[in-house]
Amino acid sequence: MTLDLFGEDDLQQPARIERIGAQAFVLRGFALPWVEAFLEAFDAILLKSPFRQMQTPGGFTMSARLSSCGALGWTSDGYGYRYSPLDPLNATAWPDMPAAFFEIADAAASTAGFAGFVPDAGLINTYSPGAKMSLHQDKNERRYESPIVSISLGLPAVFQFGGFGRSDPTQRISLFHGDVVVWGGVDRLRFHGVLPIKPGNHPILGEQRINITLRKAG
Ligand SMILES: O=C(O)CCC(=O)C(=O)O
Repeated sequence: MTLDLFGEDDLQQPARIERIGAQAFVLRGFALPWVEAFLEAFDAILLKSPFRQMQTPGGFTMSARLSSCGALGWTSDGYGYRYSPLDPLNATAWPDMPAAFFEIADAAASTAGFAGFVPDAGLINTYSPGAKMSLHQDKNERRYESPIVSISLGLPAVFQFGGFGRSDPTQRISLFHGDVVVWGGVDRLRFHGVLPIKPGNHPILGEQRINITLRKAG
């Protein structure tokens, strides 16, 4: 005998919203409907502006590899962190921001209480197992009124969400394929980072985690 425990509707995992700060939220599975569009968009973006490892002003090499799209791209070298309208690899404009990035930015930010968010910078980070992102604040943007919308794809990660000082205690939040973190308002300048990614093989993205971070930089 088989027990019919789940009806068709029960198999659909409901989107869950977790509050991690007064104006900071994890939207579980929120990005899943856009994944196919993201994967298509990556091909065109990475053809023009491939992933690259950047140097920090302190002389370290970042373990995550980065690319960007949109009017402004984030870059780092011995001279500092900054946004630039040109990709330093080829001295041309960054690839256009795909429609799917604008759509999810608006939808996720509105869900978190930040209506009308229109990003002009889309950073794409790829992490191989072992790669990490040290605790930092996103503060190269001209103003801090807009939130950050950060999308996780592929291998899971442990996201650190801290306070306003580097050594403040951090929350450790497991992020999975399709999760979106949004923080803004009073939480906009919180330190955050990613612990080293554990080895694994994601059914869609293989041995990597990809993070898309959407920001209003200019
Ligand atoms: O990969 C992540 O989840 C965070 C990325 C990040 O902090 C950044 O790009 O500034």
